Amino acid sequence: MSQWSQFLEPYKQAVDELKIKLKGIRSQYHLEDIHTPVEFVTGRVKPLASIYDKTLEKNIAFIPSKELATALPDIAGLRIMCQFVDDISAVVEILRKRNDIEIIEERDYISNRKASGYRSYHMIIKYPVQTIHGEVAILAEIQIRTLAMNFWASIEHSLNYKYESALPEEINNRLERAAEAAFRLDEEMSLIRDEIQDAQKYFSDYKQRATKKRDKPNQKGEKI
Ligand code: 0O2
Ligand code: 0O2
Repeated sequence: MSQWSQFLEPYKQAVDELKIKLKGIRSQYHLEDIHTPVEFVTGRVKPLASIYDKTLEKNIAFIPSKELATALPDIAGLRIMCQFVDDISAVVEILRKRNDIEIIEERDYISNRKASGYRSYHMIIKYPVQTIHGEVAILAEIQIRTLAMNFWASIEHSLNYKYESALPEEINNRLERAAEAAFRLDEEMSLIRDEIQDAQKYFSDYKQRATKKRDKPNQKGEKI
């Protein structure tokens, strides 16, 4: 196994485990039939090319090392998407109470949005991974954001990649306006949150009733 594969293995394991655990929050809310603050969860191990770019940016050696692991706390990255801005603080509270992760740092780019227009809540956590050689504590980054924040961030990320961070002025201006629109979308959705949740509950109950009806055997004992 190459040195890099060996170095990245616990990060891969952490992402897989944390994805399952964070998705578990969603299913527990569903079971209790209450609004879940977690819409969906994604995760990735930072690709080697991005690790390389970061080492150049931070002026550190591109070799698997403790120094690199500390300087790049997002080699393991999880993203939790929420429907409403208020859901983000609910998720943060849930994560603060967990005893399987240790929170090292929190960054609130929602109250203090970045100059780019970027909004998201970041947590750097320490997470223990069990390996055949014993426990390894690794750092991971959890980004928590609404669907609107996520939409904007993924578009902006792709555009910056395409233009190598030198965006033409017109695109920059449009991105600023889009960031403002995403902010207003979140505000509007928060204002009609109760209405939306009622509608979602109604729809979910309807689906459950339809499934039960479909699974109920008919008089001949056949499922419809
Ligand atoms: P389910 O049953 O849809 O919840 P993975 O390895 O597939 O678990 P990965 O590769 O880290 O996840 O990320 P990916 O494939 O981008 O998306 C992860 C999960 O988020 C997938 O669900 C997607 O269906 C879900 N997802 C992605 N975009 C959206 C979206 O815009 N809205 C909603 N509601 N879900 C989205 P799973 O894990 O396959 O299972
Ligand atoms: P990727 O491709 O998502 O992995 P650094 O120490 O340089 O990594 P910093 O500024 O100390 O970064 O940490 P920060 O800003 O808390 O978190 C960095 C991550 O947040 C980025 O990772 C992005 O995922 C996201 N992010 C931060 N600012 C922006 C932004 O303006 N636009 C977008 N689209 N995403 C942002 P990476 O490694 O840069 O990228």
